[in-house]
Amino acid sequence: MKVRYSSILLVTALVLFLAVNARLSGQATQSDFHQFNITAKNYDFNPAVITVKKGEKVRLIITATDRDHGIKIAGYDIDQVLKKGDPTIIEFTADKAGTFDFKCSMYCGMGHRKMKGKLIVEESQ
Ligand SMILES: [Cu+2]
Repeated sequence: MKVRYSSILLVTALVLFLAVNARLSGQATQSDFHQFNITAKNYDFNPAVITVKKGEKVRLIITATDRDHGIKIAGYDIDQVLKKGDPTIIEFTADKAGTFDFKCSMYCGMGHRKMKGKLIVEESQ
């Protein structure tokens, strides 16, 4: 009886350990990315300026809230359709320093050409 009780304890401890471990490694993966939540809406990206350090892994979660838009980041070969109401995840490594303009890449109306932003990749010291 005593033996059985301690083996139940052992199994419980093991399960707890695995659960905590899985949770911690999940968090570690998330924090690997410099993450931004961005909304796209006639005729703005918010925030419109994204600043990261060279070498960082970047995750943009962009949601078009009023209609379909797009995002094109010249210099990083990114051109993605942003479906209305559907968060679009874009991940890349900021391996080039500089200021890169981005813009809406899907015609969305009168202000389409003014729908712009900047990705600033700072040289890391
Ligand atoms: Cu547009």
